[in-house]
Amino acid sequence: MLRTLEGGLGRKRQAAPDDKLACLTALERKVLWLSTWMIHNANHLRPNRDGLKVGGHQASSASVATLMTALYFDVLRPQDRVAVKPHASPVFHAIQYLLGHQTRAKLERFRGFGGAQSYPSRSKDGETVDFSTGSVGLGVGMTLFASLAQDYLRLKRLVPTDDPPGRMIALAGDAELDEGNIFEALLEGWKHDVRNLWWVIDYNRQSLDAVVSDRLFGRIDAMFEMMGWRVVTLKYGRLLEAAFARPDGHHLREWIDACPNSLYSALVYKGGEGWRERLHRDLNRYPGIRTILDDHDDAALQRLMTNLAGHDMDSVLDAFHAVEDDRPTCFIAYTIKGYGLPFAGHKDNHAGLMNLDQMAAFRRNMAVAESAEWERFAGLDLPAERLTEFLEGVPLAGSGPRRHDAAAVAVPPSLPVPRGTRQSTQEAFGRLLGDIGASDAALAERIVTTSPDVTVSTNLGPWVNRRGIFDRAERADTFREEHVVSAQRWAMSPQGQHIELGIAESNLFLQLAALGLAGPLFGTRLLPIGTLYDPFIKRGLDALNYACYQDARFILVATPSGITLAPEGGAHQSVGEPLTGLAQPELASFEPAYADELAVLQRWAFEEIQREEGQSVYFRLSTRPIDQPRRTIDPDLAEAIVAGAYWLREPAEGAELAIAYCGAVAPEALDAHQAVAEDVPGAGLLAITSPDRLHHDWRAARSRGEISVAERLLARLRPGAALVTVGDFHPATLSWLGAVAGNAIVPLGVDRFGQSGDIPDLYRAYGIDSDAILDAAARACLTALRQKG
Ligand SMILES: Cc1ncc(C[n+]2csc(CCOP(=O)(O)OP(=O)(O)O)c2C)c(N)n1
Ligand SMILES: [Mg+2]
Repeated sequence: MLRTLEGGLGRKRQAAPDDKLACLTALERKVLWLSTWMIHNANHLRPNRDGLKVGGHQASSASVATLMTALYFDVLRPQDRVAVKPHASPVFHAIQYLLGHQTRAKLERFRGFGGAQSYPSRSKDGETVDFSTGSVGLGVGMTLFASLAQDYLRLKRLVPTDDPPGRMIALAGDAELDEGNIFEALLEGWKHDVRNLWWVIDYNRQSLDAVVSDRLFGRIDAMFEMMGWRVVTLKYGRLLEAAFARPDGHHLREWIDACPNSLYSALVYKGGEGWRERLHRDLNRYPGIRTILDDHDDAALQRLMTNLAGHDMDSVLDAFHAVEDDRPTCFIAYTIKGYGLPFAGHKDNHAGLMNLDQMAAFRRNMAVAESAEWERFAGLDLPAERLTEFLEGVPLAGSGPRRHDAAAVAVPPSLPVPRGTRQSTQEAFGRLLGDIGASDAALAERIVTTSPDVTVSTNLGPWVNRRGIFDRAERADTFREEHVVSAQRWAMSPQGQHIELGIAESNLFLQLAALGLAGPLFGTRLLPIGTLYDPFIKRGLDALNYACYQDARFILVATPSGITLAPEGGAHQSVGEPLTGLAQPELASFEPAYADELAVLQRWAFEEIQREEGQSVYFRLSTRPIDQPRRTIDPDLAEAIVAGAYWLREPAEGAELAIAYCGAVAPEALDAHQAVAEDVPGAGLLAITSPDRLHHDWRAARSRGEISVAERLLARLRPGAALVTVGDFHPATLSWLGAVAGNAIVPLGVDRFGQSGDIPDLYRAYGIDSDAILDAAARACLTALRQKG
């Protein structure tokens, strides 16, 4: 069932010096106590105002206390970065507290407002958290892409390379391996020859609901090995190894090796008596085993039988310190969920909390006096001075800030408008980026693009032709060398500035998250741009949310979009993504119609993603070529484009009607506006570049008691005037505009999808063509009249 510890490493064990081991063992005990107490305090001792369970995971925390103690107090170097499994948040906070990087007040408010967070959070817990976790699997995948980002910077010498690279480390729950994104990431990592990556798996063989299947065993290590990883299995601790070495001891090893996960867990829960009864039954014929049983009282037998290597400090330290190269390494550390707590091993322990009596017993066991619960060294059998001294010497303790302040990248005052009297926003994007790629602007050096196998079809081609594809090794463009004509150069090198990914949108967002944190993580800013088809945002939505939650900064270009991709459409049509853009915190979304708008917005985005209080930016672009306005954009108009809307055709003061459009439906809106002008003179045509920014500003301005952009624009109309909104997206994206100034609104848009056709047919079928707009205008005017009368 396992390979031994040495099996994966081919290196002899070295005992950790006694003093260090004693300190780490004492701190491990303290970490277990503090994490458990923190949760207990939050659930039982703080006033509960709403009757809701507070929760926290005592069992998940106990499972990983040894591994994390070893890492944080001994193994980690300042440049290493860690993603901690979400449910070990209390352990993480306890460790930071002992290191002097977390306050007692925050621990006392664990899971309370402003307190230590339920799940480690970069943005809410601050400095100490390298990667947020919470949605299982994503933090693990994130470390892989962070390692790629580090390679990208180091191979280009964009960061100092005198110090060794940081190791990107995930402390993963074993059930996290059920998440598909893990496998997507593994495959991508293999393709990119990823290095400096450790995944430490807390192999407690339990997930949330139950004990995991035995059949899984043997698959995990094979899978990692297939991807070129080293696998180090930590199964048995020193006590068990010593027992196995006794006469007949190998029978005990064989028995445990063959023991189903569920039975092992149940016996852990039952304790010494349970083990004794079972081992008597199964192994009584071996005199050596009988002696082992006789030599152990119930407590000692429980200690022996639960002595898995993931709880054996010496074994854990050995395993970590034995890895000295940069090969990705997976540590499979056998542990017990709830180790050392009364519900250890119980299959229902995931959300289990110790009750008051159990806590009282645990406190006695830990020798912590009442009112000394938060004391850093209470109940430990080493003097406080010795532990203080030890903690001061921990590599992470005195190291500088974990987050770098990276210098800003200069953005030119304007970007040239892509030429062309008729073009799509997608074409404009390709030209804009191609032009930047051809320039020697500082900006161009820091842009890095990435795409999940849609580089060419999202129009990143011109940029890639200029800047090349990133790879650790130089790889020739074979088609070019063979003189086969192709518009696309595909040579790879460490200088390349495009990271080509396989088709896995979740990987795209994790890669953007990692590149978008290059500044704080590694000290040099990158300006990442990721492209994908708009509908496939949904495929990676949780990873996108994850990237935004960490405040990673990137530009997302989603194209083609909507039903406007028409004949190519059908299942590829996107409907609800603008609502995602509207609702996603830390992401400003835009849907420009014209190339000159995009040039303004693209420039703004490069600044916005670098602003302290800025955010990431999402552009929803289209493949539909449309006639471009002949105009120059003055600063006022540029400001309005960024703010989200401007009058393309000014309404007369007190006008009775306006049509508000967004994105690729501009030609239909223009046609309808022209037609309606005969009946409703002075009707306005509002160009909306960002429903998201308008909406955000509307609410923010209201709360400040100011007049919002949308209110100011709509104030040109007669109060209660008719308003038609239209876009190639769900009508709810703009229907809220009716509430801004009380207009009689008819929101048009798409609320069904899935049919191919050309634009005239589809716009008619889904009700966003000029006739539909005219019809809506008539209805809105009628309503407005009725309300007026
Ligand atoms: C994406 C996602 N789905 C579901 C959950 C709910 N959930 C929280 S923990 C957990 C099981 C975790 O098991 P494991 O990773 O083995 O952690 P441990 O046993 O160490 O608690 C689940 C399903 C989640 N946090 N994220
Ligand atoms: Mg588990």
